[in-house]
Amino acid sequence: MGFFGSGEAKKATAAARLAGRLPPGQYLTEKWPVLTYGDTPGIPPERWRLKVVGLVEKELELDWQQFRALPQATVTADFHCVTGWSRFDNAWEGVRFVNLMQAAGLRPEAKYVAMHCYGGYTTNLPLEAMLDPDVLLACRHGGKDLAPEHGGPVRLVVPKRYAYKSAKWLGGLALTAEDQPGFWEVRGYHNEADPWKEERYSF
Ligand SMILES: Nc1nc2c(c(=O)[nH]1)N[C@H]1C(S)=C(S)[C@@H](COP(=O)(O)O)O[C@H]1N2
Ligand SMILES: [Mo]
Repeated sequence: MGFFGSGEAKKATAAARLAGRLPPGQYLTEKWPVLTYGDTPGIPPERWRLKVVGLVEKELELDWQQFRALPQATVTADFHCVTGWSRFDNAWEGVRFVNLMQAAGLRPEAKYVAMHCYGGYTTNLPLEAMLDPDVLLACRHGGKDLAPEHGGPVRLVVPKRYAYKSAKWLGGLALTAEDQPGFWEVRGYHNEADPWKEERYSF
């Protein structure tokens, strides 16, 4: 048996909980499970585009070169899936959402962000949550290019929310005045998704 489910994993989970680092109801894994609804859309970097639309001064459409030319940042963060697993110390590299918004220019009416993915997945957050400097459009993980099944070329990472907010194969960001609940949010997952408040379901 591997680390996952072993006595060692249980000890590590208990220690992390004691250290106050594991949100309630979560357990620790060292592996990195793939959690996707449906198939992995194969998006080679040369075909990938990122659109920023809606309540911005200047709508953007970036290709891979333009994205990589933006200031790059590193965020090391824990990752919590609503199904129960948490993975600590993920070293992400990419572009901070807040820096991308500096390029687009936010309009004062913008209050929410709708995330659109290749493959059709969507999710949503208040703009305020997205402007946290730890929110990253990540293209690398653990010193390597992000694997296709984990959202490569580019995924969103929102460390302070359950991972269903961390949209893989990100292709579009829409700045809106009204909230637009995403794929899981309309199917009963919590709209806010704070793991420390155990906001798993909306019912
Ligand atoms: N496009 C897309 N993004 C997605 C998902 C998905 O199904 N499609 N699943 C979400 C969920 S529920 C989780 S837990 C994380 C899982 O990321 P991972 O597969 O890299 O572990 O991706 C999130 N982002
Ligand atoms: Mo998840």
